[in-house]
Order: sequence, then structure tokens, then C-alpha cells
Amino acid sequence: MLVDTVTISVKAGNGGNGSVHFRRNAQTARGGPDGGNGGNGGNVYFQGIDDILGLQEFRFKKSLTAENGIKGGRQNLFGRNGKDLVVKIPLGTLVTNTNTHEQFEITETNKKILVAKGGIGGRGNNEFKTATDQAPHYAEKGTVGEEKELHLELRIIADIGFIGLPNAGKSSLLQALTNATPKIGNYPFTTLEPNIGMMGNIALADIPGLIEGASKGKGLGTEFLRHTEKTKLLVHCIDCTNTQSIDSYTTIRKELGAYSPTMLEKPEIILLTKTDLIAPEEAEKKVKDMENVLQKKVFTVSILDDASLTTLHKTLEAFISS
Ligand SMILES: Nc1nc2c(ncn2[C@@H]2O[C@H](COP(=O)(O)OP(=O)(O)OP(=O)(O)O)[C@@H](O)[C@H]2O)c(=O)[nH]1
Ligand SMILES: [Mg+2]
Repeated sequence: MLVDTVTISVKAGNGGNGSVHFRRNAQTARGGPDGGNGGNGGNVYFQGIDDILGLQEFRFKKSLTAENGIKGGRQNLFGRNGKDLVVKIPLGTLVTNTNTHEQFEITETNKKILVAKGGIGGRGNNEFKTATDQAPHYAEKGTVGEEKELHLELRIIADIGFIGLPNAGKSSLLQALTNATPKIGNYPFTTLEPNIGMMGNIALADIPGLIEGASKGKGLGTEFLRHTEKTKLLVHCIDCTNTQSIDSYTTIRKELGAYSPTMLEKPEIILLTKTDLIAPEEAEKKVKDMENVLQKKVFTVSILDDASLTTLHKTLEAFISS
């Protein structure tokens, strides 16, 4: 389970001020008050959206503001109401007011939840006319729109997890199959924190590399495996240029089992990666040898071979929808 969190501030629009104005035209030199009312400020609403990556845009846009109401005009002209702001928030996001600690969860896509109420427009001087004061020289100010700091937390459960030794090409695959842009490097332990990406509506998680002894804290340890505990499928990535592929496979399985025996019961796909780096016949032989020893089907992929990526995409999709 990956946790995506962000703190944002929302500000509803202020109410527009009422206007102080008196009728003046060719016929009326000293007319009565005609200052109009200000418009209401726009409200801020949250609305659910089915996109687990939806919080990411708030990395750059942390403050959200609805439009202010327009101030009243002459000739009793009402100011326009400020436009409401409807913010799309991923389903399953827990929203906490950092000040009051009030909480609610986003559970529906067709309901707008009011999170900050717009200010009320002030009344123009026309509305303050009384029997004793026919020419009020004052109007109401619009009230200030609500402003809140909100903490948003989304717990993402990945459907599929990529595991394997460092440098096996896990992040490259995530990048090739999804919209994610993980860091990729020709050295071990490029990935320090799990990455997540969407392949259609399937969430893929790329986690740091595992090495022998990881369950005892070697390398980056195994703590991040908790992000794959709830996945429906593990994709075990093995670099095809690795001459010890069977050993690597059993090493990783040992570490998975040491982390939690249930990890070994999870369905898995064995995937030989980077097949463009060896001759096709060699890749074929490698697949056969591994299948013989492991008694499991072995898949192949290269990020430079679109057809292999399409096949992998379909295989993963079929698995999740079955
Ligand atoms: N030729 C070729 N190179 C690849 C392929 N996939 C990955 N690579 C390269 O292999 C290196 C490691 O790739 P990463 O995707 O960072 O590997 P990783 O498994 O995420 O590595 P860690 O995060 O360290 O565990 C990079 O230099 C990639 O460019 C492939 O299909 N073909
Ligand atoms: Mg990586």
C-alpha cells in the first residue's frame, strides 16, 4: 500500500461589497440611493474522481481559490456571484482539516462536498433606506470567504508489484507500461522509494531492488515489501544478461519468504528482461532452461521492443481481470 499525501489550502471567494451610490441623471439631480448589492463569493467543493494519481497535481498547485463576488454597482445593479471551484479528488482520499481535525472521506463521484463556503455579498445603500434616513451613505461589506488548510491522504493498493534484484529493469518497465516517470539508472538501488503508475485502471508498483540478506537489513532491507503485500500478482524481473538467473530467482524467493511466507503463495510471473541485449536464440534457450528447472512459464520483455511490451501488457491485464 502506497500512501500519497499532500497538504493544500482552500479559500472560498469573498462576498462583493455593497455599493454606495445615488441616482444622478438629467432628470434627477439629487436622487435617492441606488447602490446595488455585492455578489456572493464562490464556494469550494470537492468531488470524487476515479484516478488514484489525482493528488499529484497538488504537488505544484497547493493553494486553491474560488472567485470573489463582484461588488454592487450603481442603478441597483447586483454584483455577479463568484464562480464556484470544484476540485477533483481521488476516491478513497481521507481529508483532514489541520486546524479542527475534522475528517471525511471522498467516496462518490457524483456528489459535490462543500469544503469552504463563499462570503456573502454586502447590501448596497439602497437597502438601508429608512423613513428617517432617505440617503444612507453606507453599504455593507461582503463577508470573507472561508479558508482552510486540508491534509489529503490516499492509500493506494497496487494490483501488481515488480520485484527483483537491483538493476533488473523494474523501473524501466513501469515507465514503459504506465504514465509514471520513475528514476532509471544503470546502477543498483536507483529506486529508493516505491513508485506507482497506472496501466489503464490497474495500479503497478515498482519497488526498490532486493538482494541476498535483504530480510536481515542488507541493501535497502525489505520493509518496502509491505507495498506489495496486498497485490494480486508479483512480476519477478530477472535481467537476461544475468548468468546466474536461477540463483537470483531463488535468492529473491528466499528473501520474500523470510519477509512473510504469504508472499510466496502470491501468484507470480517470471519475466526475463532486456532481451534486446542477447541474441533471440540465446533468449529462447534461456527461457527453456529456466522453465525446465523452475517448472513455471517464463515470459520475456525488452523496453526497446514494443511488441513484447504489448504482450506483457495484455498478459498482466488478462491476469487481473480473470
Ligand atoms: N537494453 C536495455 N536496457 C534496459 C532495459 N530495461 C532497463 N534497461 C537499463 O537497465 C538499467 C537499470 O534499469 P532500471 O529500470 O533502473 O532498473 P531497476 O530494476 O529499477 O533498478 P533498481 O531501482 O536499482 O532496483 C538502466 O540503465 C536501464 O536503461 C531493456 O529492456 N533493454
Ligand atoms: Mg528502479
